[in-house]
Amino acid sequence: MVEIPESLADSLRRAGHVMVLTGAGCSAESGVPTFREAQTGLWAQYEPEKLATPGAFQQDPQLVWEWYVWRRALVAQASPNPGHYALAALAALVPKLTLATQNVDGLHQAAGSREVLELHGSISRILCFDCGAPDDGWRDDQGKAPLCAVCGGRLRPDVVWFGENLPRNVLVAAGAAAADCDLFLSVGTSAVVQPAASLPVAAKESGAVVVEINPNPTPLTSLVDYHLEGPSGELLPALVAAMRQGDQG
Ligand code: BJW
Ligand code: ZN
Repeated sequence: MVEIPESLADSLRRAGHVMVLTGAGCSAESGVPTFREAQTGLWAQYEPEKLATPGAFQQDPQLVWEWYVWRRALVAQASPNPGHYALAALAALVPKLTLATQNVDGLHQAAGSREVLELHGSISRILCFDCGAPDDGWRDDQGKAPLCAVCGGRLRPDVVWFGENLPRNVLVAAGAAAADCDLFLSVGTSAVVQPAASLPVAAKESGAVVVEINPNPTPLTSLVDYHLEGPSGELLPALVAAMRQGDQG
């Protein structure tokens, strides 16, 4: 049984606006590997910084495409875990909840979360690397990177690579929520990739209570009000249960 500090449950009950930022750790218990931990397959051979860049795609589009075909198959088999469901439930328990995710797997939406701010895009969409035209869906073409119907350029996943800007409207909405929220939850992220990593810092500077859920310490840990050490699939349901318990009695 996980212990949630009563002072934290109380802060959650009193919060008018809760913001949540999730990272790959939130989907780890759904079988989607994280980026910066020991991995199998292509993940073990290449660091994300080496594959998730426009330069890597230009240099070896086939390798990068195969990485995404493989990951897309993993994600297609995955289901939301209790952490995703707890966040969907939390939205109904607080006056306002903003959920921003760095994940591209769509598992929050599958769990019932609405209006998710996808900071790094979605692996389920593809568009043209050259002209930006959206394409109507994945055609794995036996693993060969398919070409754009408009200009003949190479199609790529609609995700944000290193050196690329995040979708402007999504980033603006996330920044505004971080400045406005009363309580910020950073869940399952190593808190090293910018600008997402700045969101909890901005929330703290604006006076929010900042909570981190992660089995491991991160560069954010020294700044937070609460570090809940453990897997989000256990700790998020426990947090929501602790909040509800106080409501009932
Ligand atoms: C569990 C768990 C369980 C395990 N429960 N937890 C300022 C300073 C320095 C550099 C920069 C800067 N501003 C911008 C940059 C450059 C760069 C950057 O941040 N570099 C740093 C790495 C140094 N950022 C960018 O380029 C961004 N663009 C940008 O800022 O444009 C403007 C600009 C450009 C250049 C210069 C200046 C300005 C774009 C970043 C795009 C990141 N893209 C990726 C790939 C997305 C597509 C895809 O999925 O393929 O996003 S990389 C990868 O990292 C992915 C993730 O979303 C992201 C974050 O990773 P995350 O989610 O934190 O995962 P992990 O694996 O790192 O951590 C998992 C955590 O879970 C761990 O802590 C575990 O302990 C934990 N965990 N099991 C809970 N059960
Ligand atoms: Zn094109």
